[in-house]
Amino acid sequence: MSYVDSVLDELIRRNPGEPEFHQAATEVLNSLKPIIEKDEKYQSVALLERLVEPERVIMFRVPWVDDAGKVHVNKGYRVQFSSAIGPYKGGLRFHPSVNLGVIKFLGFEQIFKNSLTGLPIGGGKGGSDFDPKGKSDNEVMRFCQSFMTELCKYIGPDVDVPAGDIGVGAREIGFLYGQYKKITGRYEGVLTGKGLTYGGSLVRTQATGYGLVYIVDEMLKAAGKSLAGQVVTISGSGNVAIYAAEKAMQLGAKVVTLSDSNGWVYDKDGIDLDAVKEIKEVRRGRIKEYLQYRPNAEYHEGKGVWTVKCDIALPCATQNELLEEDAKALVANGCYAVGEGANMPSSLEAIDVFLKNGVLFAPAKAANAGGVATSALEMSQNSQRLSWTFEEVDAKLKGIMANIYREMAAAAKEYGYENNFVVGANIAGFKKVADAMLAQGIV
Ligand code: NDP
Ligand code: 2IT
Repeated sequence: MSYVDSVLDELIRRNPGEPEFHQAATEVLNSLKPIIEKDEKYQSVALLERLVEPERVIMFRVPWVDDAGKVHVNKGYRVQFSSAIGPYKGGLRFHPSVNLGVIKFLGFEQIFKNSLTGLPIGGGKGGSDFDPKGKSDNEVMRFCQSFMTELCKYIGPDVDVPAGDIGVGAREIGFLYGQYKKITGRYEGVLTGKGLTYGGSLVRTQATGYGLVYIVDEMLKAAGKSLAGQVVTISGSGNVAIYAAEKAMQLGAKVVTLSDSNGWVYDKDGIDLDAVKEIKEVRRGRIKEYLQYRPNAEYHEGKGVWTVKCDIALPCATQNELLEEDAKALVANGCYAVGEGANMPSSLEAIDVFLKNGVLFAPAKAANAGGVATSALEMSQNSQRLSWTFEEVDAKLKGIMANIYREMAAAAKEYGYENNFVVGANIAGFKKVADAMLAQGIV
């Protein structure tokens, strides 16, 4: 059995009940075969065995009191996966589906994504099975304060710097930051995604969605195409989906769908983004309410975005939201490019369908790296006690995404997998982390 296969077998055996972690590790490790199998140096220091085992897993109780005086207890997590190339960096997810396996898959992906940005940040992720939906601002605040009361013992601007993810946006980061400051007495860049009045960076709100479209644009350009006039389908209607839609429209595309966990909208004339921002960012409502603004649009309950005919598809909601049959439907409808805004939105089988059919496919860890890259720029600004302009940060983001495209395309080509950006991104992200691990000894 090959070294990679034996590490994967052991990983599945020793981490039962963590299917998302198995899936992420299978994708990455299989991609690394061309580089790993021809060089003994990795196996001789058990590099892969160390890479798939988090440096530290922190799990804690998060008790909080709701507005009616009832006490609730949620689970809190922070997985500090790899500090090979910098302090742990990665978001916090608050969603009822969160469990240790989900946080481990996200933390594992984050290692390679952060490496691809070219910035000095290690990989981590955290969160809770707390559901912010339907909670009052005060309930969310009390939850965040309780979560940070424990988490603050393990983080710091040179140790571990959390940020947002599903269910964690500007409101939550504000409450978390306030509690960190109250307990430690320190005003420092310990979180990113902060508000602009207390150390946040311009463009961080837009960064993941904009970055996704910047890299898709690079990928299209290299294939002699462009976004202008293209029909784009997007899933989700949160932070990533909204700003992916905004940038795609700015570059001349027509975005025709968005969704949430209840259903999806199809607007053949192009989505009205001001309406979506009002529903989602201001009122915290449901995508169904879009029909109040655009009565001619369609709303459907359940899943269905991938049945809509499009040129380009951008999954921006959650993991495993795009399965084999969805990929087949997209290909049959003429979709020729996919960019993953969410983390691991496509199943392994769906990715296979895309690659076998020559679909230009930008995998998550490259395509959504603009968010964490801009978080790293926020860390730099905090350290320097400076704020850069919108134009400065946006230009840096664009440069970083173009560079990620070049690196993943070059690595794919070098190892004989031209245009397979899954292999390219995994190898390019892995190399820097592996070199740092080799240099630092058995730790
Ligand atoms: P938000 O919480 O802002 O939005 C999430 C969106 O996805 C909502 O529309 C939500 O619908 C939908 N969604 C979430 N879970 C499910 C589910 N289980 N089934 C169906 N729909 C679901 O999160 P973000 O936009 O920040 O994150 C979206 C994706 O992008 C995630 O995979 C995240 O990990 C990834 N990502 C985010 C980055 C960031 O900077 N924010 C950076 C890189 C990746 P509903 O409201 O009904 O729950
Ligand atoms: O998945 C991700 O990259 C994020 N949620 C952003 C992490 C960050 O630290 O900005």
